[in-house]
Amino acid sequence: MRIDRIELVEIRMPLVHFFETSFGRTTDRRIVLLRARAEGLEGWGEVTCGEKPFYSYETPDTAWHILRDFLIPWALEKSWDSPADLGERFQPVRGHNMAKAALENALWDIDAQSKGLSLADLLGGTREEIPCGVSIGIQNSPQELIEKIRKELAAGYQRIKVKIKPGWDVDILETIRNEFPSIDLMADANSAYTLADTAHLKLLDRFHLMMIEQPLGWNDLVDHSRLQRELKTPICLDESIHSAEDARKALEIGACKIINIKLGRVGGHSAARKLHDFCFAQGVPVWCGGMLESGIGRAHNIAMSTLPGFVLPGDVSASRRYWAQDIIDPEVTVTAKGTIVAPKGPGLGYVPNLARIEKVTVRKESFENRS
Ligand code: OSB
Ligand code: MG
Repeated sequence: MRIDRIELVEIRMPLVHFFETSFGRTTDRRIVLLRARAEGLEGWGEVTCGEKPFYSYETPDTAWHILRDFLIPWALEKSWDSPADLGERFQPVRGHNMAKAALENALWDIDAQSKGLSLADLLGGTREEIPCGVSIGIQNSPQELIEKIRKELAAGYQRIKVKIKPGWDVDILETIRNEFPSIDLMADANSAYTLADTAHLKLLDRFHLMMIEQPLGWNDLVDHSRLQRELKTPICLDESIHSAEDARKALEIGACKIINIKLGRVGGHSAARKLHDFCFAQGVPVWCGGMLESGIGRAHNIAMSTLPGFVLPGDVSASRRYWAQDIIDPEVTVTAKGTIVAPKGPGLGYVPNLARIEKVTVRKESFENRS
């Protein structure tokens, strides 16, 4: 398949509610979308990085640079058979997985459309509905957090994840457990602790959490394996896992028992599927993480989550939790039993709302294939 044209589009949209983690608070999102055209079809991808290089080193501007100056010229240079070929072609660029994922995933969308398949079917998905949880950020007060949890449980979500950091951990989990003794609950620290906090982290074992996500260094495996030996609570790695190879090493040394898969963090659908397949073969449960995506990134997450190894509820939830108006039609909705029904239409199965996208666009650049 030959790509005729690629467009980068930066949009800005305010979140309905701020989102706070151990590394800071986000109120307004800057999102780079990628629109590709091939064989008369159009595919979309999203760069899922944060505005600041805190979750990972990528930002909208580094992604724009890497895409414009390296990945897009390579993608236009010669045609491809499978979107996975692009992953190979991008290999000389070290890291910048979120930039790579946006481009590769747009081509998966096109490939699925050209075959008349939903992206979920093209990827090998087996699930009609995916189980959903929510990720709730640090709030201004414990009372506000409790009310938020109550609201999400009433909406049907199957598990609650809360963000923790030193000073917002043991006490807040105690408050939650007193109010909701038996809900499926987990905590995400986004690397806010070190091994010196081991005794403190052991206090979390009494809250029977499903898992604790990324307690230690964003690029660490070894200390996590030391910590896991001390904890009853399973460790789930997020930031530290960028490939199936990372997962192999993490599992070999016992650094975690569960893995969060994010398309952007691993570089797109082909790498994500490799990581999924590896974990599935090992019997290691995985779930789909979120990056406060717009509808485009959200739709890709839904397709990926239909793979059989995604046995735990993910952080993929309804559009309305993030956006007053999403950029796809229909917006993503969640059933009363806390699931998202995977769409059956070709490609992403949601339609980008071009008028809405235009309204929130702040920058655009297009690249034509002149060969
Ligand atoms: O660590 O999973 C994370 C959001 C931004 C950066 C990192 C993370 C998150 C979330 C939000 O937890 C998940 C979502 O609702 O999109
Ligand atoms: Mg996380």
